[in-house]
Amino acid sequence: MERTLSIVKPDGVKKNLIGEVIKRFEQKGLRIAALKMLRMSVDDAKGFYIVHKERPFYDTLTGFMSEGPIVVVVVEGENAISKVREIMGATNPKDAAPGTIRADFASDIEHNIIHGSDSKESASYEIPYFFSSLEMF
Ligand code: 3AN
Repeated sequence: MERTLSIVKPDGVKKNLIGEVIKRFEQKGLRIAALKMLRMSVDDAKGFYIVHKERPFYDTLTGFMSEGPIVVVVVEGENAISKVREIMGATNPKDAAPGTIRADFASDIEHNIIHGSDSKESASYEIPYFFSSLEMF
């Protein structure tokens, strides 16, 4: 069993896609182990994306991620990290496989609806960024 962190980003919440994203996870046999809605401050977003701090898109990314509420979920299952990445599709919706969330709904590389941890290391940083052990089931 593996756990990963996924986020319905502000554009996903605005487009009424919270249920759609969770439904796709559950339909693939993944289980929701934790869930909450919140709004990050710019500093929260900077901390979350600290690995990208040298990237040219760091400021616009952290600005966007704090512009409205998000839904954060811990998803659990066998190979949950790679399964969630598959369900999401490639970072750039132009490259995302048909039937993935980003191919179906994302408008561009930055406003791409959903986040998912990209490795066990990221998951182990990202999950406790939002959830305590008492909030995971
Ligand atoms: P992913 O979310 O697919 O793991 P990362 O980790 O490379 O992609 O990037 C994190 C986030 O940064 C992406 N979800 C996207 O919103 C944004 N991003 C990535 N690459 C670019 C880029 N070239 N231009 C603008 N934003 C980007």
